[in-house]
Parts: sequence; C-alpha cells; structure tokens
Amino acid sequence: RLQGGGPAPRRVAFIPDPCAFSYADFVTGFLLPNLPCVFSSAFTEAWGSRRRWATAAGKPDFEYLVREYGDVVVPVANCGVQEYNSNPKEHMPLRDYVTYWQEYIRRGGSSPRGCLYLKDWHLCRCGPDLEDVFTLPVYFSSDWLNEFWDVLGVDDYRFVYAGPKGTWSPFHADIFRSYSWSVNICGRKKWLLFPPGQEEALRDSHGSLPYDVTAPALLQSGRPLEVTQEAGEMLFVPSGWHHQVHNLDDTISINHNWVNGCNLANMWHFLQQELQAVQREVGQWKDSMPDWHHHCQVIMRACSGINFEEFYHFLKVIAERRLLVLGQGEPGHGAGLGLGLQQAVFDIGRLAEVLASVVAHPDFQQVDTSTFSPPPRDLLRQLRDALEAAEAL
Ligand SMILES: O=C(O)CCC(=O)C(=O)O
Ligand SMILES: [Fe+2]
Repeated sequence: RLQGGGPAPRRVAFIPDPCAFSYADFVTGFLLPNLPCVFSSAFTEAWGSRRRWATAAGKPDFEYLVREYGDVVVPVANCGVQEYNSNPKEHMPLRDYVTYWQEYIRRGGSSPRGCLYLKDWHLCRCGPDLEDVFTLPVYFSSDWLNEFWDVLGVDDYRFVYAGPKGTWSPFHADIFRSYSWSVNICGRKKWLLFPPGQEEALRDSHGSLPYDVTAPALLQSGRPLEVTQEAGEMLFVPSGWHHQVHNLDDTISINHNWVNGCNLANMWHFLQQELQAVQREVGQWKDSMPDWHHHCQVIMRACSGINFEEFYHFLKVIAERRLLVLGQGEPGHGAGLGLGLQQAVFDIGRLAEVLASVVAHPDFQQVDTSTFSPPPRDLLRQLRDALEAAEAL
C-alpha cells in the first residue's frame, strides 16, 4: 500500500503565485497527501534556460544549443519501437540530434529514422554552470537521491528531455517510486496521470502493464487525470502514480526524480516487491543453491539498480548527515542542508521508522551485515536516541 493513497482528485490543482505558496503549503497540500499539482510559469520566470534555450517565439533555440552543447553525447530513444516496455536507446552528439530534429520539422513531422526522443540526458555531468540553467525550487530541495549520489559522486537523477511534437514517453511509474518534477523550458506536454492502484485495471492476462494507455482497447478502463503543462509550468508527479507523457509541440524539459522522508516508505515497499519478484523467478533453486538469498540480491541489483545492502547504505549516508546537523545544533552547517533543524528531526523520524522495518525484514536478516559500519541496529539506536534528545528540547 502506498502512503498517501486517498480518493483521487478529479483535476490537478494549479498554484498561480510564488509569493503566496510556501514550502510548508507544498508539504501539507501535496507532498504528504501524495497529490499532483501544476505551478504557474511565474515560478520559473528567472531561469536562464528559459531565456537562452528558447527563442522569443517559444521554439527551441537550436543554434544556441549546438553552440553550447553540440559535442555532448546524449541518449536518444526511438518512440516507435517497443523493447520490454521501454524504447531502445542509442547515443549521439547533440549536434546530430538537432540535425535530425530540424530535418523532421522540414519534412512536416516525419523521418525515415523514425520518431527520436532525447531522454534522460544528465546535463550536470557535462559540466555547465547549472546556476545559469535553472534554480532548484525550494519545494523540491529535500532530495535524498541526488544528495546521496552527490556524496558518492557517481550518478544523479537530474535530466533533460527534448523532442519534436509527437514524441512521447510510454506508460510507467518512476524509478524506486520516486517523486518527479518537470519544467517545460519551451513547448507543452500532455500528461495522463493514474493514482496508485488504478494501473491494476490495465493489466493484461499475463499481469503486464500496457506500453501505451491510449490504445483503443484500454480506453474503457478508468479515466486518468489529464493535464496540459504549458511552457514554463512545473508539474509535480507524486510517488507511485503511473503516467504517460506526450509532447504537444517541439518541447524541452528539465526533470528530476527525488525521494525524501515523505515517500521513503514507498521506496522501501517497492524494493520489497522487487525482491519478491526475483525470488518467484528463481524459486525452484532455493533448496539446491547454498547462496540462494545472496544470488537473489545480486539479481535484484542488476534488475532494479539497487539491493537491500545498498538501500541500507543510502539510509546510512542520509541518516549520518542528519545526525551531524542535530549534533551540532546548527541548521545545515557543514552538510549543506538548507531546510534546518526541524527538517532534520522530521527526516530522522522517517529514517528510524523505515530502518526499523528493514532490520526486522527476514530477507534483510539473510544479508551479511558483518562489515556494515555502523551495524544497522546501532544506527537505529542512534536515530532513536537523537529523536528522544530532540523531543526533550
Ligand atoms: O517528459 C517525458 O517525456 C517524461 C517525463 C517523466 O516521465 C517524468 O518526469 O517522470
Ligand atoms: Fe516519469
């Protein structure tokens, strides 16, 4: 069960005014109840990318993009080809993708190469000064996934999407049941949003979810929430909501995935389901294979990108940074955590709840934790002690 599942709203809320909408408004109104919302373009008015990546007419500024990023190799998906419920990806310099795109426009929206969509480009890794591109809105600043990866220095979940009118992303829920936010730098997107659980009605006889929910055979099963996201607007996609996305114009967007104390339990629930799916697949070897539990974790890591050991490591890194903040009694000091003491206490509360469930999980008890430092139960004790101390203040 996902946290924040309640009755689904009939329409997506619209937030017009940055001055009249606080971080606390977002947490209580949308993050905790796990509901989508659209922020007006006033929220992104000052972003450099909105001035530099698009022309005055609201079209992608191809010349600028090629000048600035032409040599960067970007991932490109073919929207027309389905491979295991996603698209096959190739890599090419941005310059070549822009050439393709301009040609696609000249031909009136077609190409012998098919419908190509630049997806999941990690802009951060090619080193531009991100301050010139966008400013992280405070609403999305408690972002443990990117905080964790920034500490490790190996990955991130900050993406650019760009493609001609007609490109689209197939039906999916986001990685680890993370939240996502998306800002259209130029162009518009149509989003089809399904509250958690509503995707169950869409499964076929094998239990698989559809690739394209707009296929005629599926139209009768439960209408999704539909939103048109205009240029400059920012959409919040809640945790575990399935969605499908269509670019209505030539569109460039910036999208981040993130996890924090509000959806951490959803992530943990998702990881348990992923392990169960692996265990079902290889169940017939359980009795004959001495390291069966270990192998399940190895397979899980290959399929899901993370296993129970790494999830513990994630919790540990985030927890220790919060403990540091409390220990020093100085909000954000050293750890660069902008949201202060109260946020650290909230985070530790949520970390303690999930960690308690992790250490009690029979499959986590099969993991060799002898080299983990601190041992999981010690970390849990530290978190509980810190909470007690904070409550006593
Ligand atoms: O814009 C798209 O094509 C997909 C974006 C998406 O799925 C997301 O931000 O979660
Ligand atoms: Fe998504």
